[in-house]
Amino acid sequence: MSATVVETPTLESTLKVVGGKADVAEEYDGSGYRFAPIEEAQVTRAMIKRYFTTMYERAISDVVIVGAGSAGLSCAYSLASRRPDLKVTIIEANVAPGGGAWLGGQLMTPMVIRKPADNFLREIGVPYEDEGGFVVVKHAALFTATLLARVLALPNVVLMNATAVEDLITTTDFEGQQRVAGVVTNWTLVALNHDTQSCMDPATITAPVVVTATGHDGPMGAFSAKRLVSMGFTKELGNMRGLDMNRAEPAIVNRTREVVPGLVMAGMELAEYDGSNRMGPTFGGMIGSGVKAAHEALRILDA
Ligand code: AHZ
Repeated sequence: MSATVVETPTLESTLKVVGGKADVAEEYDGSGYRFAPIEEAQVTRAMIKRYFTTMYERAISDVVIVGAGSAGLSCAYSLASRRPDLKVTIIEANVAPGGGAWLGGQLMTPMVIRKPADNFLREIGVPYEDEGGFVVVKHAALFTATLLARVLALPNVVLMNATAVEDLITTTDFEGQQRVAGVVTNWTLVALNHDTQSCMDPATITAPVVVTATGHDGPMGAFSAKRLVSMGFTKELGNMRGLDMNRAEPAIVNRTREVVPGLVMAGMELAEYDGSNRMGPTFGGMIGSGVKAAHEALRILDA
């Protein structure tokens, strides 16, 4: 498939303000705005051929990241921007990627990020106000939209949203040790209907490293942590403890690790797995955990 990337026009090419008066390009003037004719099938085929070619190619990936919240996306950016040779595939159950990072606390818009995670904001180009030990981004969506845009602009990243990880693939290595070797996927609407329909089998993506960042417990959350228990890798969950910002954030970053061979865990899913505190609406720990998960993934790949 040819991938011709066309430069997008600047605002000036469509709307100019000259001497306080709008001066629109000719095609925006009155009824002169024309589209080239198109057939319905062209639209459908334009989507299908790209989507299924991507699915075909990414059936074997280098790293799968489960969950496109603040931890998963920070991991994706750190990993894929430093290693353009790696096929990084993000699977997100929701239609909208971003997890809980579209708002700060109690549905308020500003987002608090404790230092030293402000260095990540400078790296991706998000402005903030400095409050000393922490910084504030004027709207959480500015952070998440910018991070998403940076991640999706990387040619080695694929994001499959509205797609749920339903299970983990396991394999046995030469020493007889079980390891995680990929994920089992289904479109989320299918995954949500297994009890209303007869068997709807999934598809798979194999990868030497899976990073799981599915957040704390919820309808979909803490997915891998819970599955590790039901598969017998782990005896029981630690369960997320109460809110303690000062304990929680360093704990999540420091504990970000390969929890079982082939599976790196990041973000709030770790609080459920280990039994550590939550931090509430402060996101430095999520960024730090995502960046550390990227380091862990590279350590495994390069071993
Ligand atoms: O949709 C989920 C969300 O976008 C997605 N997800 C969950 N299960 C999945 C599955 N397959 C695919 N089986 C799945 N995707 O994972 C994403 C998790 O994002 P999140 O924002 O919920 O988690 P995070 O760990 O990146 O960030 C947590 C942010 C929190 S919670 C918290 C507190 O409660 O105190 N504090 C902070 C900063």
